[in-house]
Amino acid sequence: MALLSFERKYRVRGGTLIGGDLFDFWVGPFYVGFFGVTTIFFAALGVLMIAFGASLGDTWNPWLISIDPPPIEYGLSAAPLSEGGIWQIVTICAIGAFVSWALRQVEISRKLGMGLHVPFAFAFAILAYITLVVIRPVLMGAWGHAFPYGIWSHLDWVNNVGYAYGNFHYNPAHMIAITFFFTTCLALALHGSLILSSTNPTDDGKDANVRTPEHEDTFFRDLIGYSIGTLGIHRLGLFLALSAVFWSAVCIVVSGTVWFDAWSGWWEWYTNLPWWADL
Ligand code: UQ1
Repeated sequence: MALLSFERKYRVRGGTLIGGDLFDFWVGPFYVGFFGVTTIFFAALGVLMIAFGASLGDTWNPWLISIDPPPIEYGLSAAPLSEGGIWQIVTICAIGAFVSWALRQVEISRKLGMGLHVPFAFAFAILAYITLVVIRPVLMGAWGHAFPYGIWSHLDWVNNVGYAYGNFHYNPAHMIAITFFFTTCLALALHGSLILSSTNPTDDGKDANVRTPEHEDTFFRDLIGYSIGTLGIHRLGLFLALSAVFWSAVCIVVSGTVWFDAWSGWWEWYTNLPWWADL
């Protein structure tokens, strides 16, 4: 179906979660919806607050602007604007905008009669952010444990938090997360190259046909004796990517809440196994 006739058929009212028909329309190519309005509201307010915070700071260098969370001494209370209160408002706006965006994805999926896989996947990214700026700081008792909103300053934060636990590469959940990130890259490289290789046939001429899924299956059966299949590779890819995000959230939320020392020490259970503990 051509794009224009498809849009005439599917760009129709319905599927909204809230507000009925009120915001059920498009602006140019963009679906608006109730959550489009709330996304714009939170995003605009958040950006304005970042600009306000920058105006109170001592630089307009975009690399160095930093909106910092309150000092640890404020605990979990609301801080004055200039001492972390702006960071708190920006955080509320960010969560509001991200959740609105996810719910807009849900409404668009419902309109099209599609599964909710995209908002489900995006929810993992939101969960990772909320783990860093809400769940872990609340568990540790102070907003000051969250990361600052700045290009340079958030890198310093990652660096310092990493070294606060010795060498973060010994964190077992970090190891699992990295393994999933790398395997995600492997899967996408295999998949992208396989798709391009079968859509670019080597028999030239204007009637040259693209290769079929059977060709793709056969390539991997010839190579390693197994093909996961054309749908399966996408299930695998989604699982790998979401697992990477999930274990990243685990590796940071356990640091400072259930484990407080150098992560290398966690591995002592291994050297203490009874069959070689006394060697
Ligand atoms: C695969 O088996 C497959 O099915 C035909 C794909 O779909 C097009 C792929 O993209 C890839 C990469 C594979 C191979 C993957 C594994 C895990 C055997």
